Amino acid sequence: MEISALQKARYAYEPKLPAVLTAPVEEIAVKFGAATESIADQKELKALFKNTYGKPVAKFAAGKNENAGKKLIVGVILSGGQAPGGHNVIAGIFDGLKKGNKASKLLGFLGGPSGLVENKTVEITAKMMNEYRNTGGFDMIGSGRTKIETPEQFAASLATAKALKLDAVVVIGGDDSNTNAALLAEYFIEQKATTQVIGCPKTIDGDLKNEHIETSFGFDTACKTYSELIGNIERDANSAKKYWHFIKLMGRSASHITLECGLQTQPNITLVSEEVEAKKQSLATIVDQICDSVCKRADAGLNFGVVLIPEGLVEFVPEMKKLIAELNDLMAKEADEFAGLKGFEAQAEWLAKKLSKGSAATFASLPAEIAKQLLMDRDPHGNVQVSRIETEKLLMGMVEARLSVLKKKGTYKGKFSSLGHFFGYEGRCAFPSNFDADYCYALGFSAFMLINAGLTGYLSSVKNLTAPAAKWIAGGVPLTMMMNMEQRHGSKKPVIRKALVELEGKPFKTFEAKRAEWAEKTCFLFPGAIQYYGPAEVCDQPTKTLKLEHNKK
Ligand code: FBP
Repeated sequence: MEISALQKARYAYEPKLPAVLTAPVEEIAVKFGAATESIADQKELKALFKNTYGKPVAKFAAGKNENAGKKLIVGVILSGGQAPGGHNVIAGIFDGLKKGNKASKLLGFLGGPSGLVENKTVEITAKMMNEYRNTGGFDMIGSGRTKIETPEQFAASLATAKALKLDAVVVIGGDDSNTNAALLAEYFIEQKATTQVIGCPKTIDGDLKNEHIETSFGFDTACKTYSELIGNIERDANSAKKYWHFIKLMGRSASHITLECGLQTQPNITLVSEEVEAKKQSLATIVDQICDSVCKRADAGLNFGVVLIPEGLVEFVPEMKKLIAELNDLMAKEADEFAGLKGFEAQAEWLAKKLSKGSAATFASLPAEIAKQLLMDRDPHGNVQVSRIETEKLLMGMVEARLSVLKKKGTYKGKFSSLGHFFGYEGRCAFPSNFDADYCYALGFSAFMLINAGLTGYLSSVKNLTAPAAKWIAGGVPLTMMMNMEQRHGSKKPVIRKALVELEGKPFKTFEAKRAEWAEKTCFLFPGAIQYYGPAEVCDQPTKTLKLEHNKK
């Protein structure tokens, strides 16, 4: 296969590791902290995870490693949406395994978790690995969204683990996939199997984080890619001076991506779903907020601007949240009847009778295209596929309608022409930034060390990320520590809690202090493309979110 000049150059990039992990494996010891508790619902979780609950946090430090040199067979799974750096996690595991014992083997499960259930693997060789180092995408072994939930799927996973004589499985995934990893770890112990299960925190959405997981990998590169594109659009808007650009950004629930891109590019409006929910803002209130900026800028002769919209927004607007919850319920509980309805009109008629009065009115008020998008299939974890709902178009239409009312009243005298964009898939497979390349490699190596230490039910963790890589702290966090019980498909289930944008946190507060000025004036920032070679202050910077969370400028 032909490769680009950048790809060739990236093969040669040597990811940085925390200093402690550069020592010979025999000289890396694991140190344990105190026993842990889950973030909530301790009693229920203790009962559900009898063997893996409450384990201590692990940290690697210089010392004697009694387990060094073990020959290991490990399987790795890429789970869920693509995120830049996945291949480097695999490289970290691979290099760790080979450093520990040349005879150790790494198998890649093909197509995500279904590869484990169906025993579909490929052995990762040095030659194969070298063709994917520091590259984006998950194409090395593929990914998938299969949820391992039925007793048959658990039994099939165990059968695969036994057939392949697996010492461990590494699940590279987000909150849902790592919840699955925790369940699998517990199940294997219950079944007296020795296969360990280790997770790695992946998701461009940035919502798998807590005191031990400072960020999920892929967030850095995805935000930098989107910010480059937003900056380019801002410059175009400022050149042509004739369009308002409405840009929807990925991030299924949390608005971390939108907030980070807002901080990086300073557009006129940055919507944050968590604020919309906290302030119980309706769609009409959000539209008024955008119109206020459009009117003020029009008064100053600025008939252009940029609006950033998190893709999960619709699920946080109270009236839409209620509607979606009712739809999810109806579509699950009366699935056969719903599937039998032919066409959108029949569905709308049926829903008008089944939905509560308020939700029926909200549904009827939506443009048909948006209403249809709300009825599309849910993903295997029961989530609405928000990436397929054109919220940017919904808001463009509503803003235009509101502005024509204001025009008639004489309060708006400008010209409004809008363009919609959706940036999501553009950023998920970019070449990982140096930060993600290093972070992922360290996460993979640390996952190997957790396996080497005989641990199971842990998430690989690398901390102190605003410091140079040599000072990063590697270890592992028990998965149960991040869990609570949540209502899913009509019953309470153990899940890893998603980290939403904190309205009292420094990133949001920094944005909040500036947004009035950004809404009125043109304060655009143009970050440009990710740089891989050059000065550290350009190439090796973490996200603004991470820096602000660590009180760094
Ligand atoms: P993960 O949570 O699996 O990392 O995926 C996140 C995401 O990229 C969301 O931002 C987006 O809504 C979704 O995946 C899109 O899913 P799909 O790839 O199935 O279209």
